Amino acid sequence: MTSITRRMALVTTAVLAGVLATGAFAEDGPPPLKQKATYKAGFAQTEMNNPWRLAQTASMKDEAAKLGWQLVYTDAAGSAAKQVADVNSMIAQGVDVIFLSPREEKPLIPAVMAAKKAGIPVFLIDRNVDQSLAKPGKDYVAFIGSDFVKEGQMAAEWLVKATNGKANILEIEGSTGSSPANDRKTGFDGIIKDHPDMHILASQTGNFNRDEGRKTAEALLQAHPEANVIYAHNDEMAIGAISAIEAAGKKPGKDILIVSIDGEKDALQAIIDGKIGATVECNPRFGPAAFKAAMDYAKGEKIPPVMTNHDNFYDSSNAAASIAGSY
Ligand code: GYE
Repeated sequence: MTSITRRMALVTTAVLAGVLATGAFAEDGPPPLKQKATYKAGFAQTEMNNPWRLAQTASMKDEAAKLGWQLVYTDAAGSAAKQVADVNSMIAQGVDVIFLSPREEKPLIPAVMAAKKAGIPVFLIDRNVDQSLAKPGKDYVAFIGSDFVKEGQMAAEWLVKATNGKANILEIEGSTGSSPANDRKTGFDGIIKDHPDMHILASQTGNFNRDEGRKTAEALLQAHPEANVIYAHNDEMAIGAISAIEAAGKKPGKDILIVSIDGEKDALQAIIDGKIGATVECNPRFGPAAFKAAMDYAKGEKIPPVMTNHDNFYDSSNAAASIAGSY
């Protein structure tokens, strides 16, 4: 190394150290968050149509109240377009930071980019956006949520054991284009395809809600009388499926095994009643982790781009013991 290149290397190191010490960010990283005594935060919820959503919103509101932060809360009522407008309105109101549960992977990209352009850091909680169009540590700070692929795999692994690798499956998918629907399908289907006597007869959306889940189950059961398993991407649709199975004169848990995801109270009760076989927990209580991540970010700490929640698993061995703590 010549003395000039050595001096340049030293200068580069000093500049880098300065960047780290002041918490300044790479030019193309997410906008920084100033350290303040209190903040005005936005939480853009996707819909409020099930116990999972109610628990998530309560957790966010409780944590904001506990910290004394102002929370601008919006409910997109199941519309990705409204959710984009909600985020734009938060930007106009000058929030310091945005927590976003993007309804679908692609349509929410403009909202993430608009916040970035306005200098407002975004944390994605619960659902993710299309990773080829926006990235954590670049366009938004981080994703905090469950590993949905793993949830689908856990549901499939339980089913392989419960059916000895023989099953005719109806899959009821979550909201089309949402990351949990995409990933829960990928995880589940990936395991099933290695079992030659397990067949996915049909796979259709129930939009993550009870009544649409019931209607989808009804139509699929009629079209595929040989089905003996329903895999639902969430508990609400599994509970809707119970009604459809009973209306068809069959017994849920006996004629048709059900496996699903979320771990809500009604599903644990259905496991106790022998109607649902198992459910993979998807933890909705994001408040403490989300607000802590924002405060750590303001301090200039390095934030992992993906923070994965731990999920439990419920079946007849632990549903009764777990129901008191469920939502
Ligand atoms: O499973 C479902 C909710 O995005 C992980 O969305 C969440 C899912 C959850 O409406 O019940």
